[in-house]
Amino acid sequence: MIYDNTNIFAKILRGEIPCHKVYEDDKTLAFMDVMPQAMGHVLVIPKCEAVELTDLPCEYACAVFKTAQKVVTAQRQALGVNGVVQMQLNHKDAGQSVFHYHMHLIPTHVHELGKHEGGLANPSELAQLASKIGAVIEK
Ligand code: DGP
Repeated sequence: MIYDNTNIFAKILRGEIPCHKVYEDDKTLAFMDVMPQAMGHVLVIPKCEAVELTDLPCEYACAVFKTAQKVVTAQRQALGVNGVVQMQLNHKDAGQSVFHYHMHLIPTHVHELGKHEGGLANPSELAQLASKIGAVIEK
């Protein structure tokens, strides 16, 4: 699939629309999912044009996983949870709806996972969670 740079995460990366940022470095951005499947649901995206896993250059895959490790550690510390579901959808046939690679990090048990894109969260709760997780993340 050809990358379309009008997708919502490309707009977030360009600063054209806001997000509740948790962490950022030169290759990745981590921010709160606005339709969380559990409290503290974070997305990690690479700062490169990749629709899904098969498009992701290895250096960015490595950077995404490094950021994901920091996010999971911070989610555990900030939210007092152990279990974090890591999920990533490839293609609309798998349910992918935003066509910029993103890894979901969802603090829950797989049997408790909320509905995918089930509804919008309260923005002030997202802001609080972003600062709580961001405050303890390894820089
Ligand atoms: P997927 O189905 O894997 O492509 O998941 C897309 C996720 O992105 C879904 O959990 C909802 C979330 N999402 C959609 N639009 C926005 C947005 O504008 N901002 C943020 N932070 N998340 C979004």
